Amino acid sequence: MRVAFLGLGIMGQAMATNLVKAGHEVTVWNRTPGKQVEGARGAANPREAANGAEVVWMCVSDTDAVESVLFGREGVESSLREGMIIADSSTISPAATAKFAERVRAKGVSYVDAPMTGSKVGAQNGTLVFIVGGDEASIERLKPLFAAMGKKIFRMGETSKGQATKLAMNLQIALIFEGFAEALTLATKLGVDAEKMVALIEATMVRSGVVDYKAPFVLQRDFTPNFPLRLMHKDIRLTLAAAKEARVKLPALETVEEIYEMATEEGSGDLDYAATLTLLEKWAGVQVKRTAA
Ligand code: NA7
Repeated sequence: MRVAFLGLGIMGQAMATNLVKAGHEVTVWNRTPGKQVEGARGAANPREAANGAEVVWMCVSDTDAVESVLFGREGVESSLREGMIIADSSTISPAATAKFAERVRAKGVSYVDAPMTGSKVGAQNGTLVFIVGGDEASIERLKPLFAAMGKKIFRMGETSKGQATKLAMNLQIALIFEGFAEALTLATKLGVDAEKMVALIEATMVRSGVVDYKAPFVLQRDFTPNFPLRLMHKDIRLTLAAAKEARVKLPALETVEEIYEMATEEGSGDLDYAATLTLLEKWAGVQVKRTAA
């Protein structure tokens, strides 16, 4: 397929590379020049990239970035033609997604929100899980592209339901990790060895995918970003905004948002979100680490 891929960040670069490898005709664009994908054509702006494409796939930071790529000066909008599909793998506001979709529908263009999970490794290996909203016919047409970049697609409903689901998923990740981090901090303060605590967690119903993934990094105090704190913080804020609009109260997430705020003020925004642990440690006057003999 002829695909315009917009946004070559940690995720987008790897995803576009996998589209090229699968034999698709890919044109790429990135806001800051200099990023390329081997085997893809480069474009000067989103409008040029989208010109003649069957599918425009976006993977940029946030809601404002998607809006400017689509509707800003030299945005995709003036290149839209009937029958094209826009797919968005950025994690952004569900309400904004619905508005963007409505605006392009007037031109006969369908809009599929396709945020994903699987992090950098999943993007590189083509094993992402896509959480998708949109009409079934468009999603069917996108199947070869999904197959090139991921291992599974979950269609959650019409356009914007992918984003809504993604926020509800990341809410759980943030809270589960916070529970783990608070438990380790308390246990350490009370003189329990962190590594023994993790072994116990792994052997009981307290175990979770989040803990499986994060525990080795935490025990080694490796906070290099797999999922940067600044992006999890963005998702938490999006979730709280969506909840407010829907008149849903999320007291635990509101508290956790304050922790992300403080961690950001302390300069941890570019570290992994697991670095939120260091704030709890600071308050408790302890450090969680591997000490078992
Ligand atoms: P990165 O690695 O931080 O990459 C972000 C990308 O978004 C990068 O290509 C940026 O371009 C681009 N960007 C940011 N702001 C804009 C604006 N205003 N206009 C156009 N392009 C922009 O993030 P990831 O790849 O890890 O994640 C991307 C999304 O997937 C995000 O929503 C995650 O939550 C999930 P730059 O190179 O800075 O010019």
